[in-house]
Amino acid sequence: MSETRVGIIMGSQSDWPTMKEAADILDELGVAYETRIVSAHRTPDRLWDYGKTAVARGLHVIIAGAGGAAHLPGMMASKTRVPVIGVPVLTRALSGVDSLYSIVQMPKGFPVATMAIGAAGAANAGLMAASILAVSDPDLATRLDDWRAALSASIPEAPGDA
Ligand code: RP5
Repeated sequence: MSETRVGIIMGSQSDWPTMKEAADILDELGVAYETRIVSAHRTPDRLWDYGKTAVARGLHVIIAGAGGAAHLPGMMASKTRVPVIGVPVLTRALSGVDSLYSIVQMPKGFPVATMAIGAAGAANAGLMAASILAVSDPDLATRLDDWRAALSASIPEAPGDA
């Protein structure tokens, strides 16, 4: 494993089962990451510190997942130029549409790369982070190419009976 270049942050412990999908992908691809609970609402000082120190600590990508009034990715993007990938966590009340809208509608100037709602979005966030790092990491690029080829090869050409 290389040095930690990806931060996976989430608003609550309850987000972890979703955000673990991103961590699992990074494990598969041999990308080192750290995980933290950082809430825009409950731990705003922790959010500020994390964003303020992200560049100096060598982070290249931050994956931020939150549900409901999901301010975390946008607030983090306001605090650091490290690219932020947002994951809208599925919610019970509004099925994650609240999370999606909270994350995707950033004003001009502070982008968040927003993924799909839930587990697929979290897994894709891991892949997106790996893609960003692979631009300047040929070994990772090879592992990512192999991962993608294996996924393609696993898709049958014709449907079978269930
Ligand atoms: C958000 O509120 C978190 O990101 C989480 O998705 C949601 C619910 O949090 P808990 O009440 O489960 O801690 O801040």
